[in-house]
Amino acid sequence: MRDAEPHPVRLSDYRPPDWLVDTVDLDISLHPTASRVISRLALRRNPEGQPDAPVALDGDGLTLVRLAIAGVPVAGGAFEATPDSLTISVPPADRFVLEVETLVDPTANTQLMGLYRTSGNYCTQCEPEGFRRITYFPDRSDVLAVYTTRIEADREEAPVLLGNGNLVKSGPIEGTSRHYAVWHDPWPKPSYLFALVGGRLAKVPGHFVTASGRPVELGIYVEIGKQDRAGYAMDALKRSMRWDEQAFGREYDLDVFNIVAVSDFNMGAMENKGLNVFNDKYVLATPETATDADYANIEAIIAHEYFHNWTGNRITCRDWFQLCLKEGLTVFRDQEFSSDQRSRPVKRIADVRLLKAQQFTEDAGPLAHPVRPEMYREINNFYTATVYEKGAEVVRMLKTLLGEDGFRSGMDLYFKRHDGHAATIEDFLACFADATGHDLSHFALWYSQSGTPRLEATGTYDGEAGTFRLDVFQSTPPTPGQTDKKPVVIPLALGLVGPNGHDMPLVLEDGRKVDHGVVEITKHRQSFVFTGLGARPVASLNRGFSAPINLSNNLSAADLVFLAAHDSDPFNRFDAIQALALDLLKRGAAEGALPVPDDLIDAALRVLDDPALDPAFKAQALALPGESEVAREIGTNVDPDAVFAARKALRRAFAEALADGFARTYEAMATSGPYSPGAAAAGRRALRNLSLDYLTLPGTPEAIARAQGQFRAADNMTDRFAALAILAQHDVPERRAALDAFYRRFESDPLVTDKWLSLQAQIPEAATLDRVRDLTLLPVFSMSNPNRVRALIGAFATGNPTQFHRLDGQGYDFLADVVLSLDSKNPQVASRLLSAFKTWRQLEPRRAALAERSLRKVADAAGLSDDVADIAMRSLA
Ligand code: B3K
Ligand code: ZN
Repeated sequence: MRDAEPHPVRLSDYRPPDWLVDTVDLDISLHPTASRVISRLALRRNPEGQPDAPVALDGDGLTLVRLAIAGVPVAGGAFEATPDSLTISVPPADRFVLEVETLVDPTANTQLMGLYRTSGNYCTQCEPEGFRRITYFPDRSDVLAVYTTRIEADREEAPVLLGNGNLVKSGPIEGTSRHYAVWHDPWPKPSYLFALVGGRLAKVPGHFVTASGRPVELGIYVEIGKQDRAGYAMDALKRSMRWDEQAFGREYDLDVFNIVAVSDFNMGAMENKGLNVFNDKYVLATPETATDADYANIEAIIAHEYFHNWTGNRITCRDWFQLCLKEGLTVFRDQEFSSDQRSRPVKRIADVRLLKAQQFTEDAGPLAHPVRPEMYREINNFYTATVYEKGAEVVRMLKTLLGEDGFRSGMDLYFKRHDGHAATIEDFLACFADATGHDLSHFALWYSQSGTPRLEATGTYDGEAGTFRLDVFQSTPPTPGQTDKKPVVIPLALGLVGPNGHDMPLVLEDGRKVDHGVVEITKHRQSFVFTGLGARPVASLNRGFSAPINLSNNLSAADLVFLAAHDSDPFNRFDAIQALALDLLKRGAAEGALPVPDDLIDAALRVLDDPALDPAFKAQALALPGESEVAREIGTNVDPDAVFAARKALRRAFAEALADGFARTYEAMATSGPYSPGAAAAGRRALRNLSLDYLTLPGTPEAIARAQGQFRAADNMTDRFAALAILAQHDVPERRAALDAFYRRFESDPLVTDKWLSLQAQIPEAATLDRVRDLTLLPVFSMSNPNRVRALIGAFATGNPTQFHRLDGQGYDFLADVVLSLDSKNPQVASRLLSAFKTWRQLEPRRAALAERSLRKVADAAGLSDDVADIAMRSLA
């Protein structure tokens, strides 16, 4: 809790730690309200620290019981202890063992940071600064130590005791009802990777043998009775382990790898060494309870956390400014994994959709920050789309620039040079520069300059000369704290598509062929002249979304229709359709009436009818840009109702013009046999359900009956929930009946009722806000469970533009009130909700004023957490 403005922490103030810790011996005795933590730290003065510096340890709300040095209690005057720090001004020697005993109350821990309870089990979350809520420690990521953890608990209450590393011994404590387990992790690690779990859990076992023959015992621990839901996660884990060996040469390094699924968790999952802790949403799945999207998320997140073992754990971050060093890189790795397991183009399209929806939006508003920030007031607020998703894009661009082999040699050097270290972005880039001889000093700007670069491209064909001239102009709009922007390095993948639909050769004026179809843009203005072109080509730019930029060009609607049908780059086929749609939607929103969408419909028809295209691709291409994407493209003076109306009109036009195609597709895409979560079957379902959505749009009794029929007959959650979501868009009696039936069927399954809550929070009609308020009163909702809060309140604030941005300001008021009441319980979840206001400055003046008023109400409240205070302050700045 803050008394004043949270203090800024600056990258430029980084100093090496004054004291290092070689080993940590923990003895943790679990108790619901008074868990006893005894920690023995082998402290050593850092020769690189400040001479004569005191031992200064971090704490957060701790109760000190006892302090001893080399076994002898320390006298009261020799140290200073507060709940938030422990200082020994005159340490006894340059090396000594400090013993600290603290008491913590896991039941009272509603922040879910440090040691807390979830469904009666004990678990921990330490990243970034939770370890200090367990014991006093130099709680920073550049203090790496070897941990041994003894965990003791009541046998009945916590029969399973898990820690980092390998199990050393375990057994009963004779004459008591308690037992213990000792875990040892031989790999030095920062405190944020510490974890323990104790509870009544069932183990789903697995086994893996690494490439060099090391057997690894795998375990996924779930609440008792949920064992049958962990099979897919186990399979994904094994595939991840194999893939990291094949794609990056990385093997696992302990005898065991455990995953625990818990139901109260602030984020998706956590990569603690050898003991990943997961939000159960990203582990548990059966065809009856999980959708195709859930399966894909489980696969990606299991992989992501596993991949952290090398990118994050073996090589960690020197300080929290370097967060993208592990997160951007690990997102890149999980994206590559999913691309290899599924369809690469479809995965890329999905990733770019997410990037634009979340990161481009963040970059265009008051919360914009560089991939590597230079200042923070609350580090928890920097686990953002920019650090994660844009961070991954920067790694992807590096690969594009260096090529497959250059990238791999840089990665190999990184693992070799920095294994066991706490590294920086400079260290990372130096490996690629040293391995390939590339100068990456200009490229490094992607880490420090915020904002999404714009690239305006103009192509001109000269028929007589047989040349195509491409003029590009790049600029980056100002962002908070950065007004003057420099040009960045843009690897622009491109092709010139000839009239026959084939790529024409890319030969520059000086006779050089363009390498791998990628030109490097480094200046504000540049021109490229391609020669030897006997016919006018259509330029296909930024293929595969090779750079995370806002591109505009002078292609005509006819050119876009042509690219949608012929481009050899599937991403740009998708993007051509989206560009046609966005243009119509923007004009429709501005003019109050939709222009005639014939070009788009022509392009859409060709995609729908092309038998060579993957159904999953078709489903992506034919899904219109979302309201938020249109709003972001409009940029200023946004009226969410006008955007909604334009989109509704275009959806109707689509439904009408493509009715026959959708009807045929709906029949053709039916799947038979048992449900499989694989990409091929999921793609068919996606296209079939997209067709159902358009077929239902007219709202005729037959159309509603078809959706209702699918809802009732579905043998899997993907089809059942898709039908329910479609019915939910129609104010007909069948909607209530289906919602009620769904609720009755899944009432006792929180992960499924979350879907039901989200769906209702996103209905674009005036009654929704009251409905959301009513839903908060149901027993399936709870303000203390992050998944429930995100499912209902988060979905309302970020997934229902017309209702969150109600003209009476009640959507904003509601969110502000929820944030204020949640803040004292769980500041991380509260501040995440508050960031839904990040687009408020783009709104038309009436809504902007109302949003500002609600934000001010939050900002002015007394006793705010640093988390919420920081977001409120930056949103208003
Ligand atoms: N590293 C964790 C995120 C921790 C978030 C703390 N607020 C999960 C991940 O990115 O893998
Ligand atoms: Zn991560």
